[in-house]
Amino acid sequence: MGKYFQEDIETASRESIEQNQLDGLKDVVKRVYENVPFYREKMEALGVTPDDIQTLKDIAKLPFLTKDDLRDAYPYGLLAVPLKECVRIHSTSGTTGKRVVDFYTQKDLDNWSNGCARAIVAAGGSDEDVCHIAYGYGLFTGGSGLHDGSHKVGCLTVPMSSGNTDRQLQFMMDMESTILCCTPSYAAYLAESIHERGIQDQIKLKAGIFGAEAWSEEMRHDIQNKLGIKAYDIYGLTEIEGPGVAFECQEQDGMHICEDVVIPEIVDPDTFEPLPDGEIGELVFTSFAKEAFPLIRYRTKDITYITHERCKCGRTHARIHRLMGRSDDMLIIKGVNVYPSQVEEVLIKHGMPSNYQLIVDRVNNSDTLEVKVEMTPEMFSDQVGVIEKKEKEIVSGLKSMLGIYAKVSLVQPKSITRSEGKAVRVIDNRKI
Ligand code: DLL
Repeated sequence: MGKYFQEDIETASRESIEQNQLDGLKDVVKRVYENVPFYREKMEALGVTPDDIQTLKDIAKLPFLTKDDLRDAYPYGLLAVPLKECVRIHSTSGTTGKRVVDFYTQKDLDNWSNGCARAIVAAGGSDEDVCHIAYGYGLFTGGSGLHDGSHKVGCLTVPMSSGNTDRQLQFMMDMESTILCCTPSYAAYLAESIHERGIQDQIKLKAGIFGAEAWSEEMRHDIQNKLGIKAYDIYGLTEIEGPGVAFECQEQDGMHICEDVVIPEIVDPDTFEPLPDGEIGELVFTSFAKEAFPLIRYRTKDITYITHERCKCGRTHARIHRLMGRSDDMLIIKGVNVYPSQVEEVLIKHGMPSNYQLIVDRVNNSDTLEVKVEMTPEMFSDQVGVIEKKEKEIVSGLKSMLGIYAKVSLVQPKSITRSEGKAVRVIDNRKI
């Protein structure tokens, strides 16, 4: 296996990438206009027809799509092909509302697994590797996506799914797994568990492909050091296909977007005006190659910036910076914008393990923030005075990062409930 999974596509010239995107855009707009009344009505309301799409910039004439639109159209309202052409569905967890379902034809599955295969190869994977997949299988896209990608690369695929840490570690040792795919929070937990059991020398991992939730550069270093691996970021969302929409290469300097199947845009989250390279805004995707469930200008709510600068790895697809949070993840506490990732940065700088939770409340009409963070087993046996000192240091670190006071409580190791999928970082009691 070479450096790329699909070199001709991954290193295509900008002109050919954009020509393919323009052809794809014209095609998808025509398809949805003709086949999906929902899109046709939205376009008619703006007075736009497929003939108005002549250049890539014309994308700005098209209406945006939001998660609410997808929920309103649930389950079949946005389907662009007859149901009999669909071979699979996946779905979001629906923790913040009605579920959103994505549909795939066989070709859609094939494109999706190409993205995941590219991510595995970009992380140094080949048919020599044993790929341990500890993302959840089922409706969640993490397990199936990396699973199909791993098959394509020819790795020995270990379909663990999430949970049951003892069994995960046993297989990791027995099969001599070399690539670990799971959420970063679970990777951090596995790293702790490996150290607790003193089995570091029996773990043969060399790389990890971690995504599905926000994580910081500090957390990356922490996981890399504890597991002795290179940890790669992977991004995606159910609505577009799942993991592999964008992924990091060996440079670990932003995630290459699969521009042969999607058109990315960054827009100002308030005015929705398109933003240039380097400016932070909301990521918007048009999944023009999708047959069953193409989305036009889908607002992800994910915050990042984009660059088209050539990457040292030779890939020419544009890159997005590590995600900076979601516009709907942002907490407003005492009028100040707070992202959980900022808190994580401070905690890791102070040598704290990465299992933490933010508890937000309103007491006497004033917002309060408590940060609960687990101690390491060594800290737990420290004197009370030492723990109090640590708490005070973190309070002052948070004050200078966020500009507000947060109560800090160091709690017993393993006392914060761990979810098998994405970590639950925020409990906002103000909404109840
Ligand atoms: O989380 C797909 C996925 C699975 C991606 C495995 C990577 C690995 P959803 O459950 O639909 O799909 O959640 C999508 O998760 O809009 C982001 O807010 C967040 N997210 C995904 N990857 C990352 C990442 C999967 N690398 C939502 N960094 C997205 C930060 C991420 N946030």
